[in-house]
Amino acid sequence: FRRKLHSVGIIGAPFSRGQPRDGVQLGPDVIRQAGLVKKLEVQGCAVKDYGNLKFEDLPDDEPFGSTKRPRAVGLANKQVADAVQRVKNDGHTCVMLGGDHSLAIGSIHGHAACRPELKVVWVDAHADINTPLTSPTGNIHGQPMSYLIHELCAKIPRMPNFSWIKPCIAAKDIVYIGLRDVDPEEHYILKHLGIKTFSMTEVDSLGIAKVMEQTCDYISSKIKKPIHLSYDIDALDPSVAPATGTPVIGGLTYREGIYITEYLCQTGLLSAIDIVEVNPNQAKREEEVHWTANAAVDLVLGCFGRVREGSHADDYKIPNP
Ligand code: Z70
Ligand code: MN
Ligand code: MN
Ligand code: MN
Repeated sequence: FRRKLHSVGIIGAPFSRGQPRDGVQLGPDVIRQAGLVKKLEVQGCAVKDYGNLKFEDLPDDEPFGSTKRPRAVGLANKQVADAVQRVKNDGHTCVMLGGDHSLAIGSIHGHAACRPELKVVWVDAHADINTPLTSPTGNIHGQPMSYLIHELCAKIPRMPNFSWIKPCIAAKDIVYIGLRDVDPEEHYILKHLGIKTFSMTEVDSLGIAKVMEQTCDYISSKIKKPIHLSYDIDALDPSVAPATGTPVIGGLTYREGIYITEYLCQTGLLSAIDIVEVNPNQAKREEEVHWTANAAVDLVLGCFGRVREGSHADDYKIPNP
């Protein structure tokens, strides 16, 4: 068997205004420092690193109702959406390194502009589907899904720098994996819209292999559609990925986390990937930054053909003495 050769385009999005903790803007550089580009190249990927986006600081970014920093989040996401479109039009699988999870608004919006039929696999401890009116915190990283789903359109107020955002996915085109910290309002929305979810309870009862089998049956029965994987590092257990803003006990093991990426890779349908919420400032010790960044790198490697059994070049020969 021969493996598909991947062409990868990387965008760094050093942005933190979708949540209150400083440091998540360092995520892209911490993940690169863990050797992302080199390791992708070693496993045979062609990599183009588009570098980091530059985000303006907006001085008078007053809350809209309870929603915090709407202008900064709206503007940054427009930049992300444009960058993702560029990477897709250049023919790459897009990897967006966050930054906080509000950036999925721009990443999925930009991806959907190029691939209108896309499916979303959202791997996270959280559902990130609060509307600005249900959010208990006003943090937009807990809301990105609500701006993207057609069925919630009528529930979203007009906000400054958000007018360019048009809903681009249907509730039936989303699968969640890893949920374990869902607000009551979010739980209502998930049930009301009939969204497919595999919480940690389903990971426990089915095992990750059946979860992935059922995920892929659900999103691609006959016709194959491109997949957008939005991976919040806090889906992983805090023992594996402690350097994140809101660690939640009882998460995916390293092996379960990696299995998700290996499984999605072998569908051949992965078209864009977000890796978000790596925050080195949340680590208690320097080691914890490295564990978390290494886990993030290994998730990306899994998306691009790394398999744990090992691999070899097609033309490899055992050397003769
Ligand atoms: C809560 C909210 C959230 C990440 C926390 C928390 C959301 N549901 N997401 N940490 N990554 O604020 O809406
Ligand atoms: Mn290797
Ligand atoms: Mn989360
Ligand atoms: Mn999230």
